[in-house]
Amino acid sequence: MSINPQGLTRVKCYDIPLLHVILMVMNFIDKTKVFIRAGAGGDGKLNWRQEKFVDKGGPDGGDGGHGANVVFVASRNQNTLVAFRYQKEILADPGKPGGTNNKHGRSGKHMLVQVPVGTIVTETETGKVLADLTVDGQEAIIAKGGKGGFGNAHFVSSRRQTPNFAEKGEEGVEIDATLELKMIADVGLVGLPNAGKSTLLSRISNARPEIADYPFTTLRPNLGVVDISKESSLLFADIPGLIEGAAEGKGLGHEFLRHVERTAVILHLIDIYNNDVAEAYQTIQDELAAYGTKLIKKPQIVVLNKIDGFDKEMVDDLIAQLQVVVPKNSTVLAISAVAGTGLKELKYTVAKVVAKQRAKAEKAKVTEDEGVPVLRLSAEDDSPWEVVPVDGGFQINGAKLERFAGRTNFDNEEAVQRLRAIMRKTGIMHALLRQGVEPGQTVYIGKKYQFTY
Ligand SMILES: Nc1nc2c(ncn2[C@@H]2O[C@H](COP(=O)(O)OP(=O)(O)OP(=O)(O)O)[C@@H](O)[C@H]2O)c(=O)[nH]1
Ligand SMILES: [Mg+2]
Repeated sequence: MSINPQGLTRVKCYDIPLLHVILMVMNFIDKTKVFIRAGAGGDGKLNWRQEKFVDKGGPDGGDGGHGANVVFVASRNQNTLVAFRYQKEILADPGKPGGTNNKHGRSGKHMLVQVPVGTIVTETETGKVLADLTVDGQEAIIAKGGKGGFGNAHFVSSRRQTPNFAEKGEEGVEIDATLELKMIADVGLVGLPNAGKSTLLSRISNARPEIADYPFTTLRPNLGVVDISKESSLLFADIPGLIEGAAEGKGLGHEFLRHVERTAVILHLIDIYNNDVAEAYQTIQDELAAYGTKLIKKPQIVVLNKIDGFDKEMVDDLIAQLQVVVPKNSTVLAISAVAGTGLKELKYTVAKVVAKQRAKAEKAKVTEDEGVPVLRLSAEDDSPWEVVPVDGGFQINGAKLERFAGRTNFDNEEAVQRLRAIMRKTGIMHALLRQGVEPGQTVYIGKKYQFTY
């Protein structure tokens, strides 16, 4: 059985927003990996003022500029993550080093990266969510730039008139991130394979998904814009068919359900040719439930498809069978996607339920959106430190000290002295002594730094 192309409603091109056209045409990428690095801070300058008749003027080395942050911005103008197929690395500008005469280095310009609304950024290794961008214009600092190092002028004090060292700029935060696009369609089409989901989408929207008389024709989700009136349209997502055991990975599994996780409404399509329509309905319900509470709680419109060729009495009887198992607040409709029967009423019902659901979500959103995602900052936390004996010396772990070490120029004895002073103040030196550190032993700080005690 195939669709007669003449039977398809032609959608006037100028009616379709450009983005959606692009979406239809493009193989949309919904998950991708990128490497992100914020800019390093500029080094502070070590310099002495040039003065006439003075061998060495006062210290005048300026501070380095700050490294740029990598900031993601959710944008309605983006619909796919396809751009990241070509841009695997996102690197922000470093800060410029400090200059002579107390001149500050210029800070890097923050890097704004546009991503589609619905993008979730996670740390690849841990799966930790770094940002969940759900609203147009929402911004999230994904990686913070390193602070600029202080120049030697900064360190002048009553006790230290001639600081002969400057700080290095901090490194920018580096992240291996996974970007995932959770489409925010209004309506999610679910059902057993062959129920006619793609056929329905092709009949009511601008999408032209593949349709065939065998299960698992649809292998990746399709999106389509469905015009409801002259002013309004809804975005429908058609996903691969589900079968019993999808939650355990049967068929194509239920991985694609994440695409309908955020839709306002689920449209559950049932093939009238099923031996038992109520059982077919229940099979899908069980899989939705296995996916988690989110989907099963969504308002559903249950639609019996392929009624062409059946008399009204038979259809009514089957609808009655469905009504027994379907919750009272779900609507049950009958259509023929191929013949176009009942599609008007279907669109009308969907629009009504979506509007109701949106109004509800709007109310809830006020509180939901207030908590803009927790962002990852550079290692600014005051996490505790530890001193551990290792071969030939001691290992110190602690974010704050590691950060200071990162700013230290280990080739400059005075800079190392300052690091030691910080270690004294924080009690780390004391801990080293207590554990029996001896001159000549190596002290390792984090994974990257070391000096001789
Ligand atoms: N008689 C009749 N056949 C239909 C109708 N809707 C779809 N079909 C047929 O059912 C078959 C499956 O349609 P698809 O749209 O590919 O079904 P699907 O639910 O997208 O299937 P998967 O992508 O495999 O999950 C095709 O041969 C369609 O022509 C209908 O209203 N009446
Ligand atoms: Mg399909």
